[in-house]
Amino acid sequence: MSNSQQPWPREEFEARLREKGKYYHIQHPYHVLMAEGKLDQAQIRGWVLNRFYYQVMIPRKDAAILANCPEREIRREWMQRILDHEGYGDDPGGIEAWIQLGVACGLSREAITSLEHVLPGVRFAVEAYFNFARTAPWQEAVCSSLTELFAPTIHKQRLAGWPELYPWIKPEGLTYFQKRVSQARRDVEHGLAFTLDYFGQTRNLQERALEILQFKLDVLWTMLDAMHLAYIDRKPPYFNIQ
Ligand code: AHQ
Repeated sequence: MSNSQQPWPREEFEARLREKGKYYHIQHPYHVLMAEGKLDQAQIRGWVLNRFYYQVMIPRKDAAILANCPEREIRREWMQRILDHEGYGDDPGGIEAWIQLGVACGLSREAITSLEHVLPGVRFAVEAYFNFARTAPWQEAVCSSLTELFAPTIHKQRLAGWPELYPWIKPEGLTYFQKRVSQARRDVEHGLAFTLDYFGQTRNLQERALEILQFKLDVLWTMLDAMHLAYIDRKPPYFNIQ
């Protein structure tokens, strides 16, 4: 019975969380093809259109965490994430920056914001994450954001590769990735410290944190599975129905 076991030392717990990075969606075939410059314009646009649903749901996910969290100090930290995405004052925010990415890829604002191109599999994965954040204990929802431990690498990979690999994308579209490199780092500093403290109390809680991180890795991987089937295998939902 794992609850009779001692918790792992803090460094080992952190190492086990970071080890989950091998399942991060940077390894997904869709992202590998993207990083190799092998996606065509429709496959890049499809990714931008579908990921927009993830982006607009992030601040609503974070608002659900705020609503569930009774600790003011945590809420004061967590509010920043909502502002980062929704924008505030003269900062238009990350959601607007993602729309600019879509426009830089030749998409209309309407095509992006209408959400009419979002694949069922992407919608279900994103909503699984949103509903988790609304219904799980707020501490678990905090832990689930820790896939961002691995996010700076993927943003930097896009910033380094896209100008050469996808010269048809206007460079101003990359602003979103630029902003996320530092925002993800700051998010993770807070989220990781909290997770190591709260879930580090018992071995059961530590194992639960790993389970939660795997759930979120599954969300990100599944979104790309749906996109791979639709845009690379060219088998979108009901492709075979006359
Ligand atoms: O742009 C991303 C973002 O704002 C967030 C918030 C965070 C969360 O709260 O779950 N996760 C996340 C991620 C963003 N971009 C993804 C990408 O590949 O561009 C990575 C993703 C994540 O790692 O969870």
